[in-house]
Amino acid sequence: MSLRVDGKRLLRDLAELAEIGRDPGGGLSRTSFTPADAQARAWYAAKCEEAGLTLELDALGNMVAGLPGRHDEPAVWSGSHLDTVPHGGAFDGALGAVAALECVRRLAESGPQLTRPVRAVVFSDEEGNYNHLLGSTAMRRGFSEEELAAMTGRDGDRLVDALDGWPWARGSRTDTRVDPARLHAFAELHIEQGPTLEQQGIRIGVVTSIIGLSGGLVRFHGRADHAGTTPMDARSDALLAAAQFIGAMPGLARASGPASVITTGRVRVQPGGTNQVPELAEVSLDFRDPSRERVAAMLEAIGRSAQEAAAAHGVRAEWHPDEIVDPVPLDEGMRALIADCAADLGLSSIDIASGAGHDSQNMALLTPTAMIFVPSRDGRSHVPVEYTTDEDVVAGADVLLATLRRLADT
Ligand code: HGY
Ligand code: MN
Ligand code: MN
Repeated sequence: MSLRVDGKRLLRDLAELAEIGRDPGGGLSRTSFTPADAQARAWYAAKCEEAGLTLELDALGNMVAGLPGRHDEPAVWSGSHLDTVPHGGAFDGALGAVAALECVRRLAESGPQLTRPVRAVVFSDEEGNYNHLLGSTAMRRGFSEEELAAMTGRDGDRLVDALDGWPWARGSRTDTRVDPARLHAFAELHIEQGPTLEQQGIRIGVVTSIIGLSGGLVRFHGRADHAGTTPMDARSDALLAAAQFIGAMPGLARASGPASVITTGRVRVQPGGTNQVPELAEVSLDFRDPSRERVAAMLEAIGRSAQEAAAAHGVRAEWHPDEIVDPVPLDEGMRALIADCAADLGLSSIDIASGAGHDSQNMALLTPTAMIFVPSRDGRSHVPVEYTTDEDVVAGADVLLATLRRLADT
């Protein structure tokens, strides 16, 4: 019988973690670099210590756990993220981060020593409060001081200020790149965050590719004025320009292509009084397509649309796009291995593309990378009702364990 995870321990860990950052509405708000995120990292570090694992940190809070004494490389890595979206769910990221830890523990317990070490990873700010896939991008290409200084969160707060007080960071912020020579392969377990597996009654998704994406902020600058004494035709109302811009986004996505999506998830208005004409309206953008060319074309079209809306309302617009995160195909050999491991475990599997972004997108540019999906109830995610059954959690972790074991021993 193939090695299995300690399912009870894995489920207990996930349940414990799901209590960290729980908000009054029942969701999870473990947004990056907040006290709740720090608490989750402390919890994770304690689990590593309990298991006798060493923990490597970088200056952006990425964590890499491994067996002491196993410094030989290249190593097999697996992991995901502990941060969540605001009022999110208990499985997105958490499943892959905790399952990777469980796999490292089980391999250590079960002996014999494998050819290559296996390490468990937690990436910072995957949800992009400061920058899409911040932690794994830092591992892939690193950031300059200027880039880091320009990054702001949903409340306009600066990343560098959040990092200043952050306990789970070591080293230089501009020295976070991981040498590809350290890596043999990377595998990530994640919930599907869509309906396909559940609808088709399939247990395991073997991810073929991950969507291309980018984001950013459009800032409309108008003029604050008195709401009662300023005639309508004498206003420079930043929020009206933003409203016109936001209304144009669905048409822009349709013009881009059938698989293009654009989301304006957050608007920040200043000064924010109900009796003041808004002088600033900051609109967040998230836009995606399987084709990098279409993502790039949307980036340009968003800038044009912002200028049109600004001109129509006599205000000024600035477009601050994030860099484009490339769509990536995942490693064919590892995909076949995952399907094989699933079959060995008696689990059905299908190929499936990911419409969600993942740290694997960055890792795929460093080393052969693959992802394993498990079903999401009703296909829902980024919401408090996000759910995956205990059986599917354990089944996904068993497939991950078998995959990592094969990768570390070939
Ligand atoms: O937004 C995403 O696709 C991922 O959950 N960060
Ligand atoms: Mn995720
Ligand atoms: Mn997510």
